[in-house]
Amino acid sequence: METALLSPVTAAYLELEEQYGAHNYHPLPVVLEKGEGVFLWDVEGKRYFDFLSGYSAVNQGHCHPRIINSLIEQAQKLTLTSRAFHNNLLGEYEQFIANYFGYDKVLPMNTGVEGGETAIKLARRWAYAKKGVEDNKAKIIFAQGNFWGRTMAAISSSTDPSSYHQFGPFMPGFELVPYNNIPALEQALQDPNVAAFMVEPIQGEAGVVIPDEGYLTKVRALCTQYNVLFIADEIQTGLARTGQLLACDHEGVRPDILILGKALSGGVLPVSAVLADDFIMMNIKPGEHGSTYGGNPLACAVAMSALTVIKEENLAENATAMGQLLRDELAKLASPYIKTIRGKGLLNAVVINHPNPDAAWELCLILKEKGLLAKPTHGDKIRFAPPLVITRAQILECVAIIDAALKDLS
Ligand code: IF1
Repeated sequence: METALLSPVTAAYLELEEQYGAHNYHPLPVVLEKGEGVFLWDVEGKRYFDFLSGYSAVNQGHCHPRIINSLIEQAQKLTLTSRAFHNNLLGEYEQFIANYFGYDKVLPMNTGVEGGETAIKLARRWAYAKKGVEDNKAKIIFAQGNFWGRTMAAISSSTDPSSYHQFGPFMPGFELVPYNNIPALEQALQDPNVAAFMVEPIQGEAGVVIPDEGYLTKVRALCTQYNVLFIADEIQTGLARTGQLLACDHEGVRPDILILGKALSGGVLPVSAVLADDFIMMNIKPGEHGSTYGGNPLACAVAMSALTVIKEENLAENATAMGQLLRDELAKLASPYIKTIRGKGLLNAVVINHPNPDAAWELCLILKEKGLLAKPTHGDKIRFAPPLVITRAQILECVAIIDAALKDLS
């Protein structure tokens, strides 16, 4: 068994999860107990650079003091009222985030996937109420390789069998087009029942797949031309990760519906948000959508701090500079085991080139031994996405670790 090589302390934690937790994950064998900025510490006191950042939820760095202070202060006052009553922070937060991103209104939810569900409900409702689509005929178009979560709707649009296999029957009214393919999208948009095209500006789960320059601009133009809503899933790409506040900002395009999550709380709580203008948002009436925790005052306080940190600490600018440095320095290693280095800002992936199909996993185990945590996906890809507060000296130290690990890979 894998735990045989681990220390007894770590092995005991793993065995507990193995026995009492569902086996729906295959984590790296490291048990973390503390985080600060770009660093994590395991239960044995070993320190690591975090190159995953909770899948980009921890853009502001672990346990950012300003965000944690907001959490503590608000937690001692009021945490949840439900939306049956008003709370004194909701309106302030709604104004703050609407102005921050330049939309009329926000609909607050909790997890990212709930944001996606909400966006789709808004789009379907708009199609019936405003576009004149016949009831129950609305279609949503997605891109192949999309990932937006684990609910029945999310897996109904998935092209990854590990997401959808043996979970059917699936949600009707969803269609797929190839990602980064404008003619295929234009073809799909001919159908007058199409309500929306929902897309990630860079596909995260698919392995940091960056579309051609101009793709988002053309998506925007086509959606306008065919009276279809452009929904941008910026749950992973947003909030400075790619070097702009939103990945859509690289092309200066404004989606009709913007979905945010993950770093909206700096990794502190599940907080998501759907932003849109009134012509979309005002079609949903009281009692037609919501959640127990959405818009709770603790989330409002934390999200305002998390968004403030992004601007005050110039995290987008740092992501641009540090991302460029990381890719340049990795390229200089000229390792035969690295096939591709790609990314934008600090959302990066390397594709491993090695005869051993488990080489990416092996490399991550070596990286862990050397003090850097990263996770492979789809067998041969490793995401390098540290918190956006990382410094130049730390990037260089991490590249030295990666260099040494590549040299140890046999
Ligand atoms: C898991 C990957 C990342 C997302 C986008 C919505 C959601 C996600 C673009 C849903 C979530 C996650 C969830 C996590 C693994 C993960 C992931 F490995 F699948 F590829 F981030 F890159 N839209 N992404 O990336 O947000 O409901 O989870 O809050 O284990 O499922 P959520």
